[in-house]
Amino acid sequence: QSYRVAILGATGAVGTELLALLHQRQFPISDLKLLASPRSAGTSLAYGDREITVEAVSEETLEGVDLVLASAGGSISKVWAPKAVAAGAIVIDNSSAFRMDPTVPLVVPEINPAAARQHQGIIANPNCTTILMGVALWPLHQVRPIQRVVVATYQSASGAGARAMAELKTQSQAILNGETPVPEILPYPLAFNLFPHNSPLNANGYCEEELKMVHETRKIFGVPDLRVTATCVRVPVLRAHSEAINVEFGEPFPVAEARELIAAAPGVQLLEDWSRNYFPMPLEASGQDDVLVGRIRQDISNANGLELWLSGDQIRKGAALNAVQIAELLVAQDLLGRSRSAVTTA
Ligand code: 2RA
Repeated sequence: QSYRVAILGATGAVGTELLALLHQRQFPISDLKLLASPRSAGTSLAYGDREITVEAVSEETLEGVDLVLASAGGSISKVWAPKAVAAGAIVIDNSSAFRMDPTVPLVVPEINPAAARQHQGIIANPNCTTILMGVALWPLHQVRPIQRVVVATYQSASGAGARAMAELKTQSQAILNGETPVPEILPYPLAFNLFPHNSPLNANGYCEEELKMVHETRKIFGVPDLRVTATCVRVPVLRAHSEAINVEFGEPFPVAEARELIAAAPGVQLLEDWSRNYFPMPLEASGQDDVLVGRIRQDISNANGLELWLSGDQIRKGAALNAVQIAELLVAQDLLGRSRSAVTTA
């Protein structure tokens, strides 16, 4: 069986990766629509050896579509996801619009695949930093429940989109040429600099990105009171986020056992060579499906604590790959290409 698929936000950094992954992973597609804002309509993108013209999203373009992979931002998703669902599609949404909606499952296939079955038309893809941390911590949490997480992120330009990546390149070049470029996409210069994540600040002093890590991790892990605190930072890396994570359990967690669990878990790769101080780096994580985890060590300040470090491709596992894996999960369970009522009663 094959499916009628649409990518909404096809021309963005995540949209183009979705397109590449659907082709690479040979997702069963009978018809593929590339949808975007009217501004991007008319351009064409390659899908294997075919060129597909991007269309402006409209109710007509959603007719007959089985699956919408949406990555066009929250305000677009809020308008078009319900319309796509009303037209009979399942929407896997990469924006933050529906993530904390109790009727919308928030899914990382390595962690809570069963949640995908509970959808009412929309399945949310978590925030990139949450997914990367989640796949690394879940195998440990299965053996000894996590009590508290303290995380600091090192987030690449790709998390702010293709135009931010382009700005980092041109800004770096301009600075090397002795110029002082004015940032247009990101709020502050990123080349040769870094800054705390620029998402809106909450009254408690945390920015939205940090609160996503708190609330989304609780929802995905199914632990509503899990103690998580985060500091999110944008760094001058083109692609792939990194995270320094301190994790506390209710009892000591032997480092050797943690290493074995990470090495055996799906979606993560243990990468450490202590003899040459070689650990995960964004350059090596870029383009890889697995999240790279290393520097697992005993927290010397806390007998029940571990320290670990990871790098993961923000566009892949942090966004597009996770969405495609959710779609593959639906296909494997024969939950795609039926009417919404048939799905929810399956
Ligand atoms: C970032 N929130 O800023 C993005 C990615 N989802 O990196």
